[in-house]
Amino acid sequence: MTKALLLIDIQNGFCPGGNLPVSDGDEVVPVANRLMASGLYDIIVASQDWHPSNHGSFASQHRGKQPFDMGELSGQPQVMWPDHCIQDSVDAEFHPDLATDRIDFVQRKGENPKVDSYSAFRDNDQTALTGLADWLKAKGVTELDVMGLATDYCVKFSALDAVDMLPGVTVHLIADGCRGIDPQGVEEAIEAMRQAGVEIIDSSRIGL
Ligand code: VGL
Ligand code: ZN
Repeated sequence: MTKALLLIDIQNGFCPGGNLPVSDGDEVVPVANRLMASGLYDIIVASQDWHPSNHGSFASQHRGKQPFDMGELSGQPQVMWPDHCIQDSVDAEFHPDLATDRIDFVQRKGENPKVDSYSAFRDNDQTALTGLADWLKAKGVTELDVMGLATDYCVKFSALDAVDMLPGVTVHLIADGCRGIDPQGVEEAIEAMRQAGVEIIDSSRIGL
């Protein structure tokens, strides 16, 4: 058995004080640190939302759009986000309390201005792959535990893609290690992950 932990977007931008803050987003940091220190994981990977300043998911790039409006990007429906996680900004850095020295591999995403990339595995149009699935396969990963921000966007699409792109790998969602943007969206996201075969667990159960 080879166990990997996938930390999704635990960045300043998604924590209180950031540009796209998730309520209590910083509360996932101690959960991540505890799991990383547990010795239960062979491999620890983190994703990092990493946008150019002209990214097409930003409302600022669309005349007349306000953050959280619906809009379009390359012909597809797209939530118009506030400018967030711009490359090399403090907003894009991992939360300062995250024990980043324990991370083996950082997967950046969202660099193409013409398409958003919620999943750590591929762009939203499912065309371009990040390479993370092949990286995890090459390491022989058999179990993948996913947690981070935000439950209803990047965590959800990463977990769904993990099930789809890593056949035979057991995928867990560590529910208490996640926080979401919209409460209703969080409920729907957890149900969608469950339906897809993701096992929803609590961090207290890991290693028991
Ligand atoms: C995310 C919206 C836009 C996330 C990233 O990390 O969940 N959400 N970019
Ligand atoms: Zn983003």
